Amino acid sequence: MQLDKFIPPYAKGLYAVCHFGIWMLSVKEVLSKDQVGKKVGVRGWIYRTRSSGGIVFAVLRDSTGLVQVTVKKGSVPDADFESATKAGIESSVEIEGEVAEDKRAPGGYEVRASKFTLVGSSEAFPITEYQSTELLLDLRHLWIRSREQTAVTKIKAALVRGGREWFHENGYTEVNPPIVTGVCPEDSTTLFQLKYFDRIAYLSQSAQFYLESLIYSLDKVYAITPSFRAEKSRTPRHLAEYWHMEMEAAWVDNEGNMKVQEELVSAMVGNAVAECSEELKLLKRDPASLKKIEPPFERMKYEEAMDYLQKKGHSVSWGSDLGAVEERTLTTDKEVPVFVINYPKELKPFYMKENPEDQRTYKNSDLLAPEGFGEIIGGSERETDNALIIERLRDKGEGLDNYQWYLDLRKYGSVPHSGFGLGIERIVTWVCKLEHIRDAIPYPRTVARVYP
Ligand code: NSS
Repeated sequence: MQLDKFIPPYAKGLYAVCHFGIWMLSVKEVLSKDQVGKKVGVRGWIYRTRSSGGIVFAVLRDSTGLVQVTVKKGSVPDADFESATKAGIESSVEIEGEVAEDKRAPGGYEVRASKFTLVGSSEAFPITEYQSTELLLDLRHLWIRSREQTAVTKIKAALVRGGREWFHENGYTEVNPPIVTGVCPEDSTTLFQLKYFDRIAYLSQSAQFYLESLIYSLDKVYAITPSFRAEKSRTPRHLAEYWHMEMEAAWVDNEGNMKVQEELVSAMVGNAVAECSEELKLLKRDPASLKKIEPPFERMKYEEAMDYLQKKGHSVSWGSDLGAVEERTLTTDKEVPVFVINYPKELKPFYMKENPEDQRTYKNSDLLAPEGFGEIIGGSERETDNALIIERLRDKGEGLDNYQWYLDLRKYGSVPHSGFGLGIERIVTWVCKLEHIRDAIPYPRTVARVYP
């Protein structure tokens, strides 16, 4: 028997379950003209509450929104009314009642309760309106219930899903590289060491080398993994643990690599706008400003970036690194991301391909987000000449033992190839216009914090 046909159309959402003959709906499902006059069930947490005379006005929150519930003495059993008057903020409750239009209520509708069940009472909630950042970080396990944090989490999921879909549609295979490794793709001063049985290992800074090894069988691969950087400085754009979306592809040069990045980023942002425009507005990000994010993105040579910065009064010259301050100047007036390409070799890691047009530089790119946000992606074409790789590893004082397998990749059917790593919390910080990257992840790990 097909049960589906007995379910009324308004109750076909994910939440809709029949509970003692009443349809349990999500808040979003309740907030609709179709429901007016109908008896529904709804459950969630009390967002705010007040009582006046014989009526309790409670605003209920679930993952989909806010709805007002009125509980009137005499319209519910006495014990239910008693519960409603006692139920404080964050109590979990279940309500049955009739939906009515009410212009003053959030969303324009309210539920007039005929039953009110207190499922889990709440002690006085420790988060009130004005709290210090430190306290909110100590209470992170409770603060993540806030509407802002919920919106960020949904937008992040939409960005990642947009990325996954783009990779899938373009023939990439998702793979699972290790997190415990013996290699150091990036700056060795930010490696987290760990005692691994009777030897030393590291937490992954990047899946890059493992992705490189997988292109020989899969051509185009990507991975979404945690990456670790022991960043000692406290900055609004560095986490010690962040989520990294990385791709690697055979037969792709640096220009092809940038094409992938601009298409991928546009698809991710496009999906966030399509799925989360309400959440973006709640965070005061105008979705229309994100609709401009479309390929192609501007390409600016490192040299040109230096000229521009000098004109803007920065004391930089050839060989200066681009930090947050410089990247802000470069991107403040931009509305779409911009690539900075061909950095001097001394600023970048050993695995990048030399630029034949200017041997002082690599065939690489950093993608900077607009509006002052700065770097969200680092990528490059890869060096395929083992002699050069060995020389550069030696120069940075690295033993070759842990890299024999990586060197093998250039011995057996080497191909031109490229890839990049996108910092997921970095793109979230930009898209959500956050002041600090810690709000782009539920449990930020920084030099000062592993609790909660
Ligand atoms: O160091 S990267 O620039 N490049 C790599 O790790 C390459 N091995 C990736 C690759 O080619 N497969 O890091 C890539 C991105 C960077 O652009 C940032 O967006 C982000 O990773 N990133 C971070 N996000 C948050 N916190 C920290 N500490 C951080 N470090 C890098």
